Amino acid sequence: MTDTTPPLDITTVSTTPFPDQRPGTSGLRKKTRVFMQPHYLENFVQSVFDAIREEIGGFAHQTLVVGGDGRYYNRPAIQTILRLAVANGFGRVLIGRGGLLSTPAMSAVIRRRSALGGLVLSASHNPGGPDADFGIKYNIRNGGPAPEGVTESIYQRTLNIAAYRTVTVPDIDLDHQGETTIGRTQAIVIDPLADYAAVMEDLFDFGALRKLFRSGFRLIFDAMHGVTGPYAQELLEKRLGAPAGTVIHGAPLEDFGGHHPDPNLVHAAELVAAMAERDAPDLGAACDGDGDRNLILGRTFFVTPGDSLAIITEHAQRSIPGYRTGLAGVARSMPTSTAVDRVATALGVPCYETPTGWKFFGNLMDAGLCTVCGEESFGTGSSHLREKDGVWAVLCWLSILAATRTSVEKIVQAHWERFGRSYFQRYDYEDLDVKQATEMVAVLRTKLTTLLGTSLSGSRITVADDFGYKDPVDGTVTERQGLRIVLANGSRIVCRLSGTGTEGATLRVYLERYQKDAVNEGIEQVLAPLTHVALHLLELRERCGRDKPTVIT
Ligand code: VG1
Ligand code: CO
Repeated sequence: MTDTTPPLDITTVSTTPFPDQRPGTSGLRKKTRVFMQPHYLENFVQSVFDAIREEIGGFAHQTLVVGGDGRYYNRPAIQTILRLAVANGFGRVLIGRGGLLSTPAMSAVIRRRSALGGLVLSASHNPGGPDADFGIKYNIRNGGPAPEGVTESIYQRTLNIAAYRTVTVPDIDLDHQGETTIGRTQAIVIDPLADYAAVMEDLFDFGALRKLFRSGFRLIFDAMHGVTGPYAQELLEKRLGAPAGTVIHGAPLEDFGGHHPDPNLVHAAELVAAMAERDAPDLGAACDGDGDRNLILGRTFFVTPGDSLAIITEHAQRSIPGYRTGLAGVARSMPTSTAVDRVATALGVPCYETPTGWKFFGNLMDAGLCTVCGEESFGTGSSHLREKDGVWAVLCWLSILAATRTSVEKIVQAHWERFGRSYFQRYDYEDLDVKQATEMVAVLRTKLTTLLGTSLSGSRITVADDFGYKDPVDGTVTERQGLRIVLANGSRIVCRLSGTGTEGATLRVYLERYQKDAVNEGIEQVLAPLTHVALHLLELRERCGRDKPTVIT
């Protein structure tokens, strides 16, 4: 234990507001160089502290957790945040060793150690490096992302900030666990794996999973050089006995090895290729940079996130001890496929439809209204934490496979045979001109009322609106969360602009068509009529000069 002698010199640094610090779908995300400007990070962090101090008075008896996905600028940012936390009077600051904490692990640490909240340093699946992306988000006492009321109050403060408080002290050693007293603050470097691993041990039958691996079951887990490498090595290889080498790209790197740590069919190409080989493993999985997203693959078989959510919901009670007593309900974001809705109906539990972003699930889980939730963007999770959780999703699939002793593909086929299939795809058009894209969506919005009741590729339009949500717990209303066109036959077209990008605008077009019986048709073919209508209604080519999407997931 080292001591710097109090009293500390707290410096008040004058600053001027940056106009662009409004958090998006998941925190504040910008180019790394934007974050590296003098005062930029400090302004935001001081604004977070000012916004939350109001609620609780002072920080002297409070714990703040800090950690990130290991990308470039993670370490200097942590040292800066620690100095601000000391100057703002926090009693304790917990920091993941190496500066690392996955997003779900942050949630676990906040909850298990009764912290006031935490700052996650990540731009998730966006690339890292001095010329790539950086981000920061604040998680509240329940371990989940700050709700809109809080992010809005933070933003208002960033617009009026005149000064921040900091101290001049040397950097602390982030690489060894231990405690440093700085003024009245205890800075504690903690094991980033322990709390998270304990939560997993509580939920899953580790004995059954060890048996699965002992029987010769093979998994390949691609950590994409993000933060999940150490978590997956600890849980899968060390505790569950999966062979060494099960985890690939396991070392967290500042630039993720030059790739996008985005677990989808495009960016996880190496994993996809490995799962297509003749002697492919039984299960392929990948997580994103900060460990909250997951990709699930069987042998030459892709499980869509919507199906994965539905199948985890279907099997949870039978296959996972943590859900033995059943599920209270389920929730999905509006653009996510409706596959889980049909499982909820069969289970006799409610299904909630929320706007995009994990922050909208928090109240439902806190109130005990839902247990499992998910998004089409490769995010699945449950009330064990308040974040989506990539490694948890992999453990869910392992548990289902251990209980059923069949293949990934057969599990999905059986699900389709029982419930029918939601054919689902998302088209992303990245780096559009912001003005053109905003106008394109605005024009379609004005057309919606005239579309209602008309017919589209042979079916009547029953809903044509801009999705609004009233939180059933606290009554908060959130408007304009995505244009949706729903047909009488259950097909849907949803369009919205991304709230996580750092360059230009990204349009997301979500397409869904439900078929009860014909469950093995080509997806492109089944969705083609909807795709055609969507692009035509948007006038995408005329307004934004685009024909082809950047990514299809
Ligand atoms: C995207 C996804 C959304 C997800 C969000 C954060 O937001 O669509 O479902 O919650 O990313 O995920 P948007 O606004 O770009 O569509 V993560 O893994 O970046 O924390
Ligand atoms: Co993420």
